[in-house]
Amino acid sequence: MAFAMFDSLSNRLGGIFRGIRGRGRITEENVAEMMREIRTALLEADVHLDVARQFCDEVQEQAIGAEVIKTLQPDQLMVKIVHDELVELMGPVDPKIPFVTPGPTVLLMAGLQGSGKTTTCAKMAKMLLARAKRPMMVAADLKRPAAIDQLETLGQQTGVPVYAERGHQNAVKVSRNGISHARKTDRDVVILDTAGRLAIDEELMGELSKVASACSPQQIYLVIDAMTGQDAVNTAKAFNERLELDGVILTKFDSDTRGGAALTVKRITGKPIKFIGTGEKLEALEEFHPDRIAGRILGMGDILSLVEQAQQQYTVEEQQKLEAKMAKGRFTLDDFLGQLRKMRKMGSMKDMLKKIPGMSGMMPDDMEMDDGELTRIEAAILSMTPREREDPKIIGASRRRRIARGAGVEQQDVSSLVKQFDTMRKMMTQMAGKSMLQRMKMGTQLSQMAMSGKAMPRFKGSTKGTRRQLSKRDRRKRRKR
Ligand SMILES: Nc1nc2c(ncn2[C@@H]2O[C@H](COP(=O)(O)OP(=O)(O)OP(=O)(O)O)[C@@H](O)[C@H]2O)c(=O)[nH]1
Ligand SMILES: [Mg+2]
Repeated sequence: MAFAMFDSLSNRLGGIFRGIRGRGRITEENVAEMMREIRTALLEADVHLDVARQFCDEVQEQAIGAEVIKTLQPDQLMVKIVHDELVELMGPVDPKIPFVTPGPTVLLMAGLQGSGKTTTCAKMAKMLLARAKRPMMVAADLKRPAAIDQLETLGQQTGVPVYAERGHQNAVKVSRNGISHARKTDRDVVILDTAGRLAIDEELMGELSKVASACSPQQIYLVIDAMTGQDAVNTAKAFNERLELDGVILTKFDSDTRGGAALTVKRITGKPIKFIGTGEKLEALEEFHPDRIAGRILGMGDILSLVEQAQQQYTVEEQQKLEAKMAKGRFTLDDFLGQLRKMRKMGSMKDMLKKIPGMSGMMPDDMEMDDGELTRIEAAILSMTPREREDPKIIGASRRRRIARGAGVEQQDVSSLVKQFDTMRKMMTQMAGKSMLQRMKMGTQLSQMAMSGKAMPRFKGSTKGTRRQLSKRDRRKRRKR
């Protein structure tokens, strides 16, 4: 994504971070100085004053409390803190549309005149078509005679049917009829294009709430125009007080406005941006991902990943040692255990896996590796002797029995751990000598294998019950170990 929108904010922040580069430590003083500069940069980017102030307080608190990791420069750490706070500022957001069965799922677009509602309806319809849905648009803007024509033209362009009624001005009626027409003609999503007004007034709000209560849309989106800056945010606030908004769609993201609306709207209204319009073409609608935008604003992807690595608490040397081991196929179960423990410190397995290039898009949403699973893997590895951890191939039937008993897991769990570890090690050996691009490709393969349940450390352990059955002697032995 290349947008001019955040260019100047991005430059300003870059300058601020460069300013503290090379200073030995983060002190309260230099943080405070930096915060003044960041606040000015945000205000210049048209961020709401209260939001800018609160943002800086939070960053400052984080920075002062932050444990300075040895391998990091202060500017790197600050980039990371500001990044995380930016993500927090704009999120969390779930742009998924909660489709209902039986349909149709109803989406309502509301907003001021010219904000981009009608265009966004067509973009949304097009996006839904690509997701194998059968959308229909309803022309519920009866205030402007040309509005129906505009929607019908867009319908022809996208190949999406449009329901319209001419000769009356009853938006509730046409919306209701549109929905039953959709039901009859087997359309599973209805998008309601409503009328806009130059300013928020009682008539507009009254009409919208009537349509909303008559049609109970699954999602009510407010369409706002990024070019109107803080006015857009005020609009969102007013709409949100009258309608149960589910999210905001920010259009004209491709313009070179300063971006304040994007950074402010969530804090002020409590409702996240779910989609952004990034151009006049009908393909130009994207899901809104705060982390991508934050990364874009900071424009320092490499620093971010560096910091993330450091936060996994591997020093550069450790990292290099591991890489070398992987390359030679000498990565052991002990190393694996070390990684597992660091991963647990970092949060859920799912989040970790998502960071691997090529993985994120392929993870089913309900995939979850629970902590218990990690505990069992850990127990199994801890039950092994150093030699077994070094070279799991020597684990035969009797060793397996002993390990399983010691760990309170099934024997077959031990053998699947060993097998999967072996696959993983081979994969790592292959990865080690490769370029980043090749690694990414392999990451994709790895994830596909994982999806088909073949080769990831998926370790189906037994229940805690087994563990309780350990004999006294075994338990004593484990404690000793
Ligand atoms: N560059 C750019 N232009 C956009 C975007 N979204 C909408 N537009 C343009 O904004 C103008 C207004 O869009 P409409 O969709 O007609 O707005 P509307 O909210 O339906 O307007 P009314 O029906 O009059 O209230 C059109 O010229 C669109 O092409 C966007 O994401 N980027
Ligand atoms: Mg319109």
